[in-house]
Amino acid sequence: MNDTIAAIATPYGSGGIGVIRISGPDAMDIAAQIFSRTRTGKAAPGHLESHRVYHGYVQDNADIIDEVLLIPMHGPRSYTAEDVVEIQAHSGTIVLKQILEIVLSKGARLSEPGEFTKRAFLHQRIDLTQAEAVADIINARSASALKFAAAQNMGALKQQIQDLRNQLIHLLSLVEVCIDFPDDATEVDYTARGTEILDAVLRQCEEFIQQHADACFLKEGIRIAICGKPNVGKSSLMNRLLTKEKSIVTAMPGTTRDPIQDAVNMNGVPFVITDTAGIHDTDDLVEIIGIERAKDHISDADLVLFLVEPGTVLSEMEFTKMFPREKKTILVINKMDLVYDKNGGEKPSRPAMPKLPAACADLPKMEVSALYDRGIKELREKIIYLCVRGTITGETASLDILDTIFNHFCIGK
Ligand SMILES: Nc1nc2c(ncn2[C@@H]2O[C@H](COP(=O)(O)OP(=O)(O)OP(=O)(O)O)[C@@H](O)[C@H]2O)c(=O)[nH]1
Ligand SMILES: [Mg+2]
Repeated sequence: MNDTIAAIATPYGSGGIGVIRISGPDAMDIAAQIFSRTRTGKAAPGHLESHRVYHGYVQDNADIIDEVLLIPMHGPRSYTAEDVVEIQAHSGTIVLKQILEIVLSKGARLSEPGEFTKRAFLHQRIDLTQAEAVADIINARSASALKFAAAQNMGALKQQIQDLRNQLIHLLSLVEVCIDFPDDATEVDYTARGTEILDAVLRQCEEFIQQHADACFLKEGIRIAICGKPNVGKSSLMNRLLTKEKSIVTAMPGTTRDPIQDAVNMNGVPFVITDTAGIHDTDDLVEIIGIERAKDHISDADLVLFLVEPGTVLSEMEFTKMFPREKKTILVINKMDLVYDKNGGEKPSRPAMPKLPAACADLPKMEVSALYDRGIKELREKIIYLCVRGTITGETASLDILDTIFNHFCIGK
């Protein structure tokens, strides 16, 4: 950490501003060498005041490379806790590269990936949970993942772990009292107190494990598989949930063969949805392979949308062949427009409601029309309700999902 590192901190490509970051003992010196406050001449600012924005020019000998803003931050009040200089230049691949090269020619070394954050950690400005959160903030794919990472970055997890540690130290002291002063120990019920602390610690650990699972959901997306017999409208439903025409829809059974996958953000929660081939008995080799893949996706899914249509008749055996019983599943009855008109009146020539095995009776059930976009909003809410833990009580009917997740993650803060 004795050397000075530099890198382009913003993504490559053209844009409004690009930032070059320099960190280390020579940062101020290097900045003073390459920066001038006037177009002509090398009027270096002398001492660079911390946390001030300087307007000026980056020069390579007599050549002006770019008009920039320069922000010196003396350590430890900086991202790395070292002396840091940020140069805001115009964002273009060539201009940023040239400035970086000049900085490197003055003695800085090109930083390695994550090295600025690593230095912040090594200088104990942030702990590992916060360092990890920095990467999560950068890579966040949804508003809720970002909120979670931001809370972690602000030290929410660090604080919780410290609380846990303090409780365990307290427990240890109780044990030592019992060993060293057995006579005094009889006055207080140390066993009961110790058990109480241990129970609380265990509960907190279980909470951490669940939080980790939730965080993975938020980072990688909750996996939903849409499955059912051929032609029940799986691809139509997929397209509705994605709000784009991703899967091919035709009136012909057996249209979808390869699983089709796409990501979607619902109420700030990321999902990865897979549309699968209709499951049925067939001799067609391509369909057989498609059905095998459908089953793989079903067993990997966090939630299955099991689609049926009015008129579907399904035996217990067919149902159990489709997917493992313990899967979190929503029974979705599609094509309800064939049963009810848009005002909710029963149609005179409606098909019979699906005949399903007893095992389906306990599944949460939703009625939709993928074709006419009916019941889809309610289905989305149901999906989120089932996936984002039981934290959402029946009372929070408005499903303010973001706040619910956030409050949940910030226990103890
Ligand atoms: N009336 C009505 N028809 C629908 C609805 N949803 C889908 N369909 C029609 O049902 C047919 C099959 O739809 P798909 O979405 O391709 O069904 P699938 O389950 O993906 O079919 P496979 O991929 O062949 O297994 C198409 O003609 C759709 O227009 C609906 O809600 N109501
Ligand atoms: Mg399909």
